[in-house]
Amino acid sequence: MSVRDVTGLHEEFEGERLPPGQRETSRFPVLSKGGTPSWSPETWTFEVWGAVDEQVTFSLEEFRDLPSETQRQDFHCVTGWSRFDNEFTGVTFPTLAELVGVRDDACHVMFHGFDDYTTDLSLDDCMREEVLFTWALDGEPLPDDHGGPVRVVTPHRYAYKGAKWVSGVEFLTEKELGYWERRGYSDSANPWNEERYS
Ligand SMILES: Nc1nc2c(c(=O)[nH]1)N[C@H]1C(S)=C(S)[C@@H](COP(=O)(O)O)O[C@H]1N2
Ligand SMILES: [Mo]
Repeated sequence: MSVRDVTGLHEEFEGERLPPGQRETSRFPVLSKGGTPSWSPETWTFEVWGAVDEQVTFSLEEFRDLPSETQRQDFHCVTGWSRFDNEFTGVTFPTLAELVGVRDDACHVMFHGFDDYTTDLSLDDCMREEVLFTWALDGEPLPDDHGGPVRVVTPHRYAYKGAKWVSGVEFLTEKELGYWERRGYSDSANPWNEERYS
């Protein structure tokens, strides 16, 4: 299986592979605002709503049947650790957006998690091939603590922009702030500019 390597994207941000103030770790710490929500494959759903042509609900089977790919990505946590070379499999944001049809007046996106987590990104920051809805890490089902069955990863931004246990995506016509963004974390979250706090 071919793997798309996006570990070079730091060049676009004119930075080193390891962003300033980060240290590399081979561990994969778990950071959640609360506990890990339980789920079952029969009742899990993923919804897309807001400024889209068609509001869609996917079952887990339908979601995993979407066109997918595997990417090699780095992961940068705002608390100061980075984990290199994670292989995530899933559907890219642009693929999903194409499928549901994003309306012209959409400019922003809110990701929702089953733990009531939210995080926001501009539509431009989402329409990138490396923004993935992923269900597998290194060829294994994504562990529950890391957001299984499906989470978002955003290797061009600090990892709080990637909603674990993602339950849906809302397309917005005006910017709104997510859970950590309302509590003082940077909305832009560019690791190469150390945009950690607002
Ligand atoms: N649903 C949900 N997603 C979340 C969080 C959370 O608490 N709930 N924490 C965020 C934060 S602050 C980080 S650093 C990463 C951590 O991902 P990890 O636990 O897989 O390392 O998930 C992000 N996504
Ligand atoms: Mo974080």
